[in-house]
Amino acid sequence: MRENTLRKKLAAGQPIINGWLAIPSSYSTEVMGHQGFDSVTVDLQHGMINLDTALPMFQALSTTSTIPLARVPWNEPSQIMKLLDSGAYGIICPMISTVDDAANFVSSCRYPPRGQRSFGPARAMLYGGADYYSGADREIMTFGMIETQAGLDNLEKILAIEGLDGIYIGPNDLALALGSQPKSESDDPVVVQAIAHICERAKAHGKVAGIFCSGGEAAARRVKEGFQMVTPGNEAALLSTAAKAAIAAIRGVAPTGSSSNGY
Ligand code: 3PY
Ligand code: MG
Repeated sequence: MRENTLRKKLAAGQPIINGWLAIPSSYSTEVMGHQGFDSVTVDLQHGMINLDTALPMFQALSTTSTIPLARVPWNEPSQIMKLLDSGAYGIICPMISTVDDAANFVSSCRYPPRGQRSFGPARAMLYGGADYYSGADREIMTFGMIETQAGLDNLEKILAIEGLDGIYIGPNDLALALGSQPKSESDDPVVVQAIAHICERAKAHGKVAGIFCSGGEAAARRVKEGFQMVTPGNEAALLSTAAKAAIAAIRGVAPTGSSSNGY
């Protein structure tokens, strides 16, 4: 089976630079896939993407060596299994709040006897290889998002789940859960402390610590803090930032206009 190069990078102590896709287009996916990201995540939660549009996006990523990941809309087995069958080599699952959430999530990503994944890796075999079944449990990665108060309260038990490769912090939802404003880079001490705590505990359990960031500079700071997987905003944000900068350069003014870093 095609190897998941993210595991090798992590073992070598190198951070994973993860792209993030919200635009339902195989062309913009292909452009992102060619930029040198270690992995690229197709976001079916807040991105404008559904199962039908995700398939050509995975096919576009397959023209590159970047590892295809997906964020599912929810911890729902049929969605998780369909995305794995489409060729996702890892799943980022939102709102993991309890130990049962984490166990069910991991189970959806693993074949029996380790889990409950149903067999039918239609496109996954074309991407991963004819021997996909024998290597899938080894290569497919699982990231549970910690972004609720309950997730924070149950962190130790969640991190103890075997087969969970890592956690991925949703800083916007986490800030909201802690009574703060939704922001990718919050300076609220409560949020700052919670993010540092999650990172430290994940690493203490030997799990990957990942986080969504507002851009490249913020992501570089997170790597210095110890995070092993960072996302420098989504492609819509990168596009709007570049477009605003171009217009501002022509007009000779500071960039204006609405944008977000993604969620
Ligand atoms: C959040 O910030 O809540 C996210 O889910 C980012 O992906
Ligand atoms: Mg979130």
